[in-house]
Amino acid sequence: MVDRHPMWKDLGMDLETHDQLCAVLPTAFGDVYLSQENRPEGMAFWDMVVADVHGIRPAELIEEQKKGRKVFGTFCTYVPDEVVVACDGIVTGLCGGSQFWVPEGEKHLPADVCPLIKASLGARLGKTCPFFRIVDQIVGETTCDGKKKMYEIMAKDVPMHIMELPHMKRDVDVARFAQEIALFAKNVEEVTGNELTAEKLAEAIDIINNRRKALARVYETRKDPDTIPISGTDALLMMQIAFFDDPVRCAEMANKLADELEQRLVDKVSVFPAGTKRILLTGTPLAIPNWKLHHIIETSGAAIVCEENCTGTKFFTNLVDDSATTLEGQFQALAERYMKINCACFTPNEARIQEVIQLAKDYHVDGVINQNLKFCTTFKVEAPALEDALEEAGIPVLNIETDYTDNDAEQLRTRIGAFVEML
Ligand code: BJ8
Repeated sequence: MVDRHPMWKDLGMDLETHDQLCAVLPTAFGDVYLSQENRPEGMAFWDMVVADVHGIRPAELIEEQKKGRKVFGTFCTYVPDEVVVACDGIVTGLCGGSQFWVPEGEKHLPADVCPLIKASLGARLGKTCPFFRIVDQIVGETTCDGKKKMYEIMAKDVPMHIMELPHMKRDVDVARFAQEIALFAKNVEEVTGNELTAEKLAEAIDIINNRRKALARVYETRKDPDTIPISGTDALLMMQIAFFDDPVRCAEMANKLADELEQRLVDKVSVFPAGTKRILLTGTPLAIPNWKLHHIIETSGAAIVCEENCTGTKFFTNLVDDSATTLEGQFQALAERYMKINCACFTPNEARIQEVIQLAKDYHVDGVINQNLKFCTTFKVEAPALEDALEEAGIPVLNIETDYTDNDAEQLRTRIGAFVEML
């Protein structure tokens, strides 16, 4: 493998600390991924990306920057990639999913803040993630309080644009978000130096819709009630890397994987034995390399067949209506699509509950596991209403609160094992 140290040094990274992360990642990946049996061949692409996760894509991004392109780092599925792509910018996800970055984040944030927030800040300020060093600008959003306040700290270290996200879904809120997208577009034009036109935005809408369709095809194969053609652990990896990858390549690779999975359904090739309990996982997102819960669930006699979260269905459900021909109309179409995402920062958020129930039926699940990252208040407060609704629909549910450490792994294994047994 290419020695990436010169590149990381140029990025001003803390090489010594970063080497510690590089030393543990391959083992973690090997334990979780390479121990699985009968994986689809198409997963080789994602394995290759993860094997050099801080090298291969960062090197590409740097090459593009040399040609004058700008890189935008994002934290949330409400940020419309289309606008950046239309101005010839590049989007990369930034959410931190490793405990490795949490202690650095805790130097600047209270300990009782969600680990995703602490890890994200820690990765930037600790200089231990190349993506955080490469970005020309970061795009934040007013979703949960912890993220909003964390962005204020991060903004002292890196250029930041914050999008105001309404927390209700009335027509007036959607219209406001369309205006917010227009403001974001101005910012993207300034940063990239490229003018946004309706033609370019139409092309970008097409590119991102195609990515959505490709990812949705993979998920579609997971609905088959008899054959499970891909593990949840593998599907999660595809989703996590979708946030970092070039959207056209992402669609191409996902379509290739979908072809293979569709064939597996015809041939009845399952990665789990017949009768394995089917689980829908909902709740807070699982940023890379957070594979903890998937690994525990899928080595406890169950299979995850659907993730209803931002590293799952929320990322690709609903296409942007591509019929508008003016920027104003396109901003409205984007706002309408993005405001359909059912994040717990919205009130009311009944649509999420209905969506989880519908997905549980569509994916023929035996039970739902609702995972909450510790200190994520919005998702936690919503949990009892979700639990009641699922129980009323006759769908067993288990609520889990966890973080990025392995301290609770055995306890989780016991609880999940007992849940799966009673399904
Ligand atoms: S749309 S889920 S990506 S905000 S887990 S940081 S909510 S305290 S990540 Fe999210 Fe956008 Fe919503 Fe999705 Fe806050 Fe909760 Fe932490 Fe969270």
